[in-house]
Amino acid sequence: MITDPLGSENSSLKNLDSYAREIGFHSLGIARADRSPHAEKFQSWIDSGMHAGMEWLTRNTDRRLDPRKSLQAAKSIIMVNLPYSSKSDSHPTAPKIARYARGRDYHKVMKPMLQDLSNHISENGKWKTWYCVDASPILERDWAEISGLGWIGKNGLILNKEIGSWFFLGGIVTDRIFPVTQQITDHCGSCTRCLDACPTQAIIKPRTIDARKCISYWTIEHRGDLPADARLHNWLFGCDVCQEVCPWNTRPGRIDPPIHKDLEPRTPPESSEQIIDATHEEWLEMFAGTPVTRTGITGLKRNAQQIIQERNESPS
Ligand code: B12
Ligand code: SF4
Ligand code: SF4
Repeated sequence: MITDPLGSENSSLKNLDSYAREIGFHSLGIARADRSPHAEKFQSWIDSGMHAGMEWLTRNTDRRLDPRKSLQAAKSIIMVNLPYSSKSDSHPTAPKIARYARGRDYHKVMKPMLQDLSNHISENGKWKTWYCVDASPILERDWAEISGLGWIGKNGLILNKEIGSWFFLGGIVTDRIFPVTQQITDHCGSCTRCLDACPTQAIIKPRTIDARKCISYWTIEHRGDLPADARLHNWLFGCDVCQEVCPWNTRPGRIDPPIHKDLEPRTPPESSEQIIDATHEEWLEMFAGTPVTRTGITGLKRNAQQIIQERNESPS
């Protein structure tokens, strides 16, 4: 992983790498701060409307496409990943919740960890740092790819040869110079399992997801009524199909890394009816502190209602 033969620089990198692991991250990669390598792809994705109702993605474009606009004189981008549980829910007919959302909200879990790593990097304020997890205007997957954390799979997710894709990304932009780590090559080969399995054909071509068709978008981000042609295929919140079918997540030699204790999955709901009937207190009991609260109780009931409607349309 560590590639620059830079003597003392390299020892500070080794130190950073082991500190990140001590905090609980799985791995760390470093890229030179620059304009995002896929900036043009992002812009054409927005221009063709594939961001659906996520208007927030059209804001702060300068910063999103160039992290040096978020931290002046930025030199390095440090990317880390934090695994979540890959276990599938035991109840096959219950409405499904994406694996990432079954434990405590990862933003809450990762922010203190990133703050800790930032303090380590800044050496008591000697260097500037700016950290991000998900919500900030930065293309996290671009930097995860360049820094060698994994490659961008045809399902759009960062894949790591050892642990697959069941992890979150976080990053720290800094004006401190670290030697960069090596980018790894694409290992999707001729596989097309994710494109073939997506229930709504949302992966319109390798590495391009049309959010207007994506169950994850509908169930998490879409506000108001669902479009008449939306089908949730029993997903109550998020969707994992394009990861479930990926051989890098299913192969026998894959390592299931240890999970941060706060990310341990909670007991999932048993039925969509349980969601429809839930009082505000029951909803909080089931989901408070998890990413599922993003939809609010009304959004989740909307999703549950849609699942019931689809079941009634084609009873099995
Ligand atoms: C908006 C968003 C969504 C939207 C839009 C999806 C999307 N593909 O962008 C919705 C709500 C649908 C979504 C869903 C999910 N998301 Co999301 N999402 C984001 C967010 C906030 C921004 C992503 C973005 O900028 N998209 C813009 C478009 C243009 O990206 P894109 O289509 O993938 O194209 C990029 C690359 O693929 C590349 N590219 C395009 N074409 C080509 C061609 C080649 C040859 C190459 C090499 C590259 C390349 O260039 C583009 C620009 O970077 C990021 C966090 C962040 N700040 O980065 C999390 C993030 C990407 N999401 C994440 C997760 C976990 C998910 C879900 C798995 C959740 C779930 N289980 O429901 C699904 C997966 C859906 C999927 N297959 O992508 C994780 C991914 C972790 C990982 N291992 O990769 C992130 C990084 C959040 C985090 N911090 O952990 N997400
Ligand atoms: S998250 Fe689901 S709907 Fe979205 S691209 Fe992946 S398989 Fe398709
Ligand atoms: S399912 Fe196949 S094509 Fe899709 S991301 Fe995994 S390896 Fe790549």
